[in-house]
Amino acid sequence: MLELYQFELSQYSEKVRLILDYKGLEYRKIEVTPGVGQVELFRMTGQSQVPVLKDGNKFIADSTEIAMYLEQQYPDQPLIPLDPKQRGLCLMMEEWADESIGIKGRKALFSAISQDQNFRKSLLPTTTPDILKNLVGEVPSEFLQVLGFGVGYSPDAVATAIRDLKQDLEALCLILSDSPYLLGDEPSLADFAVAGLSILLKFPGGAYLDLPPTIQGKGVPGLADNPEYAPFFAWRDRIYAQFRKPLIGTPPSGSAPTSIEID
Ligand SMILES: N[C@@H](CCC(=O)N[C@@H](CS)C(=O)NCC(=O)O)C(=O)O
Repeated sequence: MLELYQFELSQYSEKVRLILDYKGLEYRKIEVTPGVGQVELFRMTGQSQVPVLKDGNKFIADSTEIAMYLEQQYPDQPLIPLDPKQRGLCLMMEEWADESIGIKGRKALFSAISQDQNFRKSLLPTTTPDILKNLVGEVPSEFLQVLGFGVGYSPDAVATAIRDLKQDLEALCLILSDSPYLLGDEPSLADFAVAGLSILLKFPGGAYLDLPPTIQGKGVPGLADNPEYAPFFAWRDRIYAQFRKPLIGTPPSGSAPTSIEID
């Protein structure tokens, strides 16, 4: 069976999970422990980021590489249109989603978490002892803002990311106003990339991720709750309902979320 080395909360891992579900491929998730687990991943693959797909004795790193590999090896339920113009648009949107929504979404979520004590606490695994939850909740917002500077998330960088994300969401709402999928009447890699990479803007509403139910449907204030972008999140809900397999029947690991990588 295919194996996916992942973080449950990684938006690039979610893009791959959506693709695997769309293609109807069974897979086993292997939750990588940040830090120590990544050392092991490096030993196996020569790099330390997730997602990594293992197929037989082959390891494929990077969500785009994985998408291309799956398309080649498992061509049923095609992801990339053959028509040259559609194909070009699909590849361009996929790359844009990785670089824009994926990276800016992290910054936006970091800012939301640093400003909201309860949001911070609700991201902890359900099994976290209350005493630890309270400690995390009590970390002052100013401290997290200083920490944000350390990883390049200054208030200015966060404000720019949120402004750009608003433009991205407006563009997506416009593109989706007259068609069910980003490229028209058929789903493609562009849809799965955009839907997967946007999970940090607003966590999916159903039981798709191994996350505390308290954060399902919650997200970055000003984006997740902005009526202007409701058509985008309604479209994403439809993509999930149509293609993403819910976790029903899967026992919760109790360990997620392991981390949101702020790198
Ligand atoms: N370009 C990569 C990006 C993957 C990525 O940023 N993964 C993050 C998690 S979402 C990660 O592994 N971060 C840990 C690290 O960089 O050490 C892809 O498309 O898969």
